[in-house]
Amino acid sequence: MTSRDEILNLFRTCPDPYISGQKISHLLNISRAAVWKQVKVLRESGFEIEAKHSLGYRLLAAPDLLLAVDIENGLNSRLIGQTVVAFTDTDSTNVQARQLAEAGAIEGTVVVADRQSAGRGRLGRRWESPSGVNLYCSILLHPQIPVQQAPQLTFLSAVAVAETLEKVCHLSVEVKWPNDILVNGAKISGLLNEMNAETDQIHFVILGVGVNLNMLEEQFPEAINYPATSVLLETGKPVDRLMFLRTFLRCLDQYYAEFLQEGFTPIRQRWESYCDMINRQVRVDQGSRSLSGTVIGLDPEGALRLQLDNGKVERILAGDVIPVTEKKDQE
Ligand code: BT5
Repeated sequence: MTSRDEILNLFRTCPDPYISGQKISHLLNISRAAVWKQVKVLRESGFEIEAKHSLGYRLLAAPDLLLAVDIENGLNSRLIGQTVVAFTDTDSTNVQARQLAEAGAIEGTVVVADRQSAGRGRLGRRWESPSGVNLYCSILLHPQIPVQQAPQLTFLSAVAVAETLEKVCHLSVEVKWPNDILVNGAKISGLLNEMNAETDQIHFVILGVGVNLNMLEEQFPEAINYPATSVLLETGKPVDRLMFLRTFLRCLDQYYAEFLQEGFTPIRQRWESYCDMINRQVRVDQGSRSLSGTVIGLDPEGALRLQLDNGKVERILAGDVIPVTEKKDQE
C-alpha cells in the first residue's frame, strides 16, 4: 500500500472524526512533512479533507475513484479481493492480471482500471473502455478442476454480474451465451475469461469483466455493431462504482466457493433462469459455418445445446448466437 492509501485507510477506519498529523506520522512511521504532502496529493485528486488547528484532519468527501484500499477495506470475502491492484490507466486488466499471475500473484487477486487503452473482447475484438465511468476488472483464480471444465467459470461470472445488476441497480437482466449480459436486448456487460493450462492441469484462469455503468450515449462509438447500453442510460441514475464492484466481488466469492463445493449444477440452473434464449430459434455463427436450431440449455460442461431442425442435438463450444424468432412456449 502507498502512504497515500495508508492515510486514506486511516481516515476510513479511525473511530474518531479527526486524526492529527502527529498521530498519522507516528502510525505510518513517516514525517509530518510527508503526511502533509500526501494530504495535498489526496486533495489534488478530488478528496475533500478538512484541517482543524487543534484537532487534525477529517475526510469530508471522496471522489468516484476505484482505489485498492477502498475496494479491499472490510470486503469480508473469503478469497476474492484480498489483494487488489488498481490502475488509473492501463492497456487491459486481463493483460495485467496475466503478468501478475506469471509473477506468482495469489488466487483471488483483483485488477481494476479506471480506463483501458486496449480493452479486449473475444477473437481480437475491442472493448470500449472510456475513463471514469465503467467497471473494468479481472480476477485471478487457481481452480483445481479438470481443464475441460474451465469454461464453466464464464457462467459463474455471468451469474454474479447479473445478480449484482439486479440487486444494486434494480434492472431486469438477461444472459446471452456465452459471455454477454443484456438489458432490454442491449449489451451492458461482456466477459472475457482466459486460461493458462497444460493438457491436464490448469495453471490459472483470469475472469475479465466489463460492465457499462455510467457510460453516456456519446461514449459508444458507432462501430459497435450490436445494441449497447449502460446502467445510467437504462435507469437515469448514476451508480456508485465502488459499491457496485464490492457487491460484485462478494457475490462472485460466494458463488466460487459454492462452485468448488457443489460443482456446476447450481450455477448452470441460475444461468438458465436468466437466459431468454431457451426454447428460441437461433442462428449460431461460427466464422465460416452457420447453424440453425432451437436452444435447449447448457450441458454439464457449459456448451450450448442446440437442437437442429433435423432433431439432432449439437454441442456448441464457440460462436455468436443470434435469435431469429420470438420465444416459443415450452411444450
Ligand atoms: C466481450 O467480447 O464481450 C468481452 C468483453 C470483456 C471486457 C473486459 S473489461 C475487463 C477485461 N479486460 C479486458 O481487456 N477485457 C475484459 P465480445 O463478445 O467479443 O464482444 C466484443 C464486441 O462488443 C465488440 O466487437 C463491440 O461490437 C461490442 N462492444 C465493444 N465495447 C463495448 C461496450 N463497452 N459495451 C457494449 N458493447 C461493446
